[in-house]
Order: sequence, then C-alpha cells, then structure tokens
Amino acid sequence: MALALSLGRRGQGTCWPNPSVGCVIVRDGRVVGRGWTQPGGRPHAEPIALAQAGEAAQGATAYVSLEPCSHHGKTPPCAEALIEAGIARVVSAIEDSDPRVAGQGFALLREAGIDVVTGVLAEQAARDHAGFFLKTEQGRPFVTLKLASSFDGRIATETGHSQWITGPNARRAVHAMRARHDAVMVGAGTARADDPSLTVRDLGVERQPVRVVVSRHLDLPLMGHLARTASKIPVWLCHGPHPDPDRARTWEGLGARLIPCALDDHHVEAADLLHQLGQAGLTRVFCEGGSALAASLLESDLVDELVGFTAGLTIGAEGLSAIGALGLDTLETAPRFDLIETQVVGGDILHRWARVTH
Ligand code: AOF
Ligand code: ZN
Repeated sequence: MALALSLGRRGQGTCWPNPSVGCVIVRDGRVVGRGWTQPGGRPHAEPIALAQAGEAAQGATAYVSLEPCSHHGKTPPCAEALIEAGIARVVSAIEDSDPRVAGQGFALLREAGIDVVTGVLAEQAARDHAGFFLKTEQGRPFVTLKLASSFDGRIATETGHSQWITGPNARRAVHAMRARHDAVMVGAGTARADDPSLTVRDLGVERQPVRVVVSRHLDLPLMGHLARTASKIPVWLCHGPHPDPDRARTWEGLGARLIPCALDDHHVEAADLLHQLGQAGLTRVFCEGGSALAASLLESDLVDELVGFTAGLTIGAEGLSAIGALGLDTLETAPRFDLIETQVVGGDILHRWARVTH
C-alpha cells in the first residue's frame, strides 16, 4: 500500500478534477503491475496496472490507494475491470467520497466474491487525497499557503525589492511544489509588483499548473509574463462584479479565463473564490501570496497547509509583512497550525504546518 500511495502521489497536480490514485498488483509475493491515474484524470490507475499484469492478474491481490470506482463515467468502472481480470483480493486505503462511488465500488467487488479489505494506511491516504475529498465534500480545493520570508517575516523591502530572499535550492523546491498542485495562485498586487511567470521550470513537467490571479478590477499589466503566455499556459483571472469591459475583453482575447467572484467589503471573498475554483475542477491550490490574499484566506480559515522558507537575513519593520492585517486582539482566535516537517534546504529552512482541524 505504501508503494501504491507513492505511485499515486506522482500524479498530484496533473489529474484534476480526479484524484491521483496508485495501484499495485501482487501475485505470489511479486509485483506484476503498477499504475497511477494519468494526466487529465484518465485512464484510472487500475486499468494501467491490470494491463501490465496481463494473465498474472488471475488470483492476484490489488492494492489501491482509493476505493475502485463503480460508476460508468468517461471510462468503465475499475471495480468491473478488477473482477473481469480475475483479481482475488482487493486491499484499499480509503473509501471514495464521490457520491457516484461512496462504498458501491467495494459492494460490487464483494458481490463478485472478491475478498475486500479497506482502511490500510488510511491516514496517509486521507492526506494524499485531501484535495479531492475537500472538493467533493465541501466544494473547495485544498489550499497550501507558501511564503518565502526573511528571519523577521518580511517578504520585501519598503521599496518592493524581493529578489531574492531565499537561495536557489529553496526556489527549486518551490518549483517542485508547484508541480504537485493543480494551480498556483497570487493576488493582483504580487502579479503587478513581481511580474511572475508562475510556471514550473527545469523539472521537465508535461503539464503546467493553472495560473490563478485574484484581481478585483483586472488591472494587471498587459505586457508582463502572464499576459504574454496566457494562450499557452492557462491563466484564470478571478475578479469582482462589473470589471472594466475593455480589460475583460483584452484578457479574454489573450486567452485568459475570467471567473466572476463575490466581494466582501472591497476584496474578492475568499470562500467564494475557492468555491469557484472547486467548481472549475481544482483540487489543490498553491498560493504564493501576497500579503492581502494570504490574510484573507487565513481570516476565513481556508488555509490547509503552510509552507515557509525562512532565510537568514533581516529586513526590518519597514519591510513588507508576509501576511496582512488579521485584526486579532488575543491569541485565542489566531489561526493555528501543527508542525509536520522541517528541513534544511540549501542555506534556508523549510517548515510545513498543517491546519488544526479539531
Ligand atoms: C479509480 N481509480 O485512478 C481514479 C478514480 O470522470 P471519470 O469517469 O474519470 O471518474 C472520475 C471519478 O473516478 C472520480 O470522481 C473518483 O470518484 C474516481 N477516481 N477511481 O478507481 C482512479 N482516479
Ligand atoms: Zn476507476
């Protein structure tokens, strides 16, 4: 199962709107087939592993990191494929939360006389599929908030100078993290100040994450990296009601997808923003700031994981704070996270924190 889960993680960032599942087929103690969900979400993991196993699937055990599907969707049900291939035993990590499946995959397998075990490494599976589960259960994607900051939590000098706070190894690690998410998201201020390309570079990926920019008024530079590449790598602009019609037309002409969102006070509302992105099929979003967008996601309790890269320099109080105002009087209401990982990356420190859910 650990192998099936790690195969499944290979597909993260490329399978949306589907979950990224891994499957291993074992016969007489030997691995005879391995598969994971393919880019775009199909084929599913099981038919790939079954095709590799061929005749050896007869009487074998299939380890699957999610309940095999039971519905006739864009592909035939994986549960049927396992039955037809003569699989004797299915070991699964966790039930599928898609209402079209939700236990019915296990039921089909059991009806066909297959021995079914579930709940193996379920905690890891729940983490790996968290984006898919959130999308099917709450209608929103999993949100990772990444910040690269100075020792004193600043992301730029007073004049906006921010390149570079962290070293090349940390920046490379960020690219690998982008690749594991369906989309990379920034606020309009960051898009204007940094002219980012928000792509995955030098890692040989086949599929780039969607670039999401949250911009109430669509006042984004038309000569920047995002505008120049919008026809090749998706750019989705999440804006408020009644954006300037000329800007809207221009961005559509450049190839961007416009996504209208509700406002709260003067900003795009965080909950509606994520709801719209979930509707559009995203399961995992990597937010890279800036401070206003980070604050609005945190205020609404919509950040699932924090990733910090902390560098050994200080910028001082006049520098730009990584996270905007949260309006807290006491610590009781401060967003809290549990430490899940620390690592030295080049000359910087990586720390990851998971949302406290209880
Ligand atoms: C599996 N194995 O590898 C994946 C599964 O639109 P479709 O027909 O591709 O079906 C998508 C649903 O299939 C998705 O919502 C989830 O329930 C399941 N994904 N199931 O057996 C896989 N990716
Ligand atoms: Zn399937």
